[in-house]
Amino acid sequence: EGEFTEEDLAHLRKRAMVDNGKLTGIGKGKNLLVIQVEGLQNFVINEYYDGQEVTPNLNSFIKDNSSIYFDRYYQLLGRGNTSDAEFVSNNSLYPSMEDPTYTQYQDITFCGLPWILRDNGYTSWVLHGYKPEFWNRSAAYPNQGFERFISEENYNVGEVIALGLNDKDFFKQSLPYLKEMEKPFHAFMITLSSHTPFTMPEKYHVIKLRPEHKDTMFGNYLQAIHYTDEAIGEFIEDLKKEGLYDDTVIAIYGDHFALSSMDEANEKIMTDYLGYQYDYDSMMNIPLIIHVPGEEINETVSKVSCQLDFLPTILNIMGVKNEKGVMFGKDILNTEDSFVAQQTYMLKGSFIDNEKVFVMSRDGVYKHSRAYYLDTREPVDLEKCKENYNRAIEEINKSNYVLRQGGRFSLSHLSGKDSTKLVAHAGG
Ligand code: GP9
Repeated sequence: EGEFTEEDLAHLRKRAMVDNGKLTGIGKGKNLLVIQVEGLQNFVINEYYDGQEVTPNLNSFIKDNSSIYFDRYYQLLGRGNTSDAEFVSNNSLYPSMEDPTYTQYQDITFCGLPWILRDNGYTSWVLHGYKPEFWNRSAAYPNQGFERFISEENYNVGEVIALGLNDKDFFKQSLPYLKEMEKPFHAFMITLSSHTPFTMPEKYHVIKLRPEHKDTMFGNYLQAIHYTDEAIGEFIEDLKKEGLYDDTVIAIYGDHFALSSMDEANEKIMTDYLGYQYDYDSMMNIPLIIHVPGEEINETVSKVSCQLDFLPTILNIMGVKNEKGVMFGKDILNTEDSFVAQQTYMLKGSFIDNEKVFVMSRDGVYKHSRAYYLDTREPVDLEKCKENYNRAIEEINKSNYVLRQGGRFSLSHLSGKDSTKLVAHAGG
C-alpha cells in the first residue's frame, strides 16, 4: 500500500487547514454539542409524506437563521458501522476494513476532536444509552480522548425502544450531565431509537401510512425517524430552558443509512417513492446540520462531502487549530475540492465527486464497473473516472498507513505536556 512520507504529511496538513476563511472562528469559545443520529438519511429531511412532515423539528432547525445545512454529505464506514461513523467523524481518517476500528486500534489515540478540544480548554464527554462494551466503546473511548462515558449504566432505562434507552429519555436524562460538565464543554451524543428494523410500539406510530407501506421497513422507518425527530425537538427546547442553547454550537448528522439499496424490497419501495433509481448515492446520503447561535448564516451547502470532512469543518467553525493529527478530510466551507472515496458498500476505488458516482465492480475488473451522473443519473464514460479512481485508492492507502503506524505516528508530534495526558490514558 505504499509509504507515507513527511512531504505527504505536510501536504495533507496544509490541505485540511484554513487560516482565515469562510465562517472561521464564529463558534470560538462556545460549547460544542455533537449529536450523531442513528440511521438518519437525508431523504427524510424537508420531506412530506402524503402531506405529513416527517422531520418537522430538524427542518425548523435547518431553517433557523443560524444554521448551515450540508445536503450532499455522505457516510463513510468500514467494518464498525455506527462506531466507524464516530471514528471517521472525530478523527478524519478512513476506518479500517479489517476489523471495527475501535477494536483493532482500541489502545491508540489519533488526536481527534476530543483531544484537540481538550488541549484548548474543553471538557469532553460522550453519552449513549446502550451497553458500554458494545462496539468496544468503553475500551476505545479513553484513547479517543473522552474523559467520561455516560452509558446505559448511568441512565434509568425504562421503556426500551430498539436496543436500549429510548431517545426521549436519553435526551432528558442527559441534561443534568451537560449541566454538570465544566464549560466550555464538548459533548458527543449518540442516539439509538431509529435503529433497524425500526419496530416501535404502536403508540408511537404517528405517520398515517398508505396500505402498501404498512409493516414494511420503509413505513416503520418513517415512524421511527419521526419519533427521534420529536425527541431532538424536545431536547432543543430543554436546552433553551436550561440556558445552554445560546452558548452552544450544535452539530447533528446521520451515522449511516437505514434502508439498504441492496435489499430488493427496500430498493423497490424507495425507487417508487423517490421517483428515480434508489442507488448508493441516495442510500449513503446523510444530512449534516451545524447551528451557531447568534450568527446570521442560513445556508445550504451542496458540495459533495463526507464524514471525513466533519473534523476540519467543525474546527474551522470553532476557531481551533489541529496542530498534531493528520486529517484526510477538508473544511467543506473553504474548499472547492469535493471528493468522497468509498471502500465498503461501494468497493475500494469507488468515489463520488461533484458530478458523478463511480461504482467499482465487485469482480475487481475496472471495465466491469459502472458510473452515473448525480443529477441526470445517465451513464458516465468509464475513461472519465480513471483519475479519481486512482485518487480514491491512493487516499485510502495513505490513511491506512497512518492507521497502521498507530499512535506512534501522532504521539511523536505531541508536546511534553500533552503526552503526559496521553500516557495517563493509555490502555483505556
Ligand atoms: C449501538 C448502536 C448501534 O450502541 O450504536 O450500532 P449499529 O448497529 O447501528 O452499528
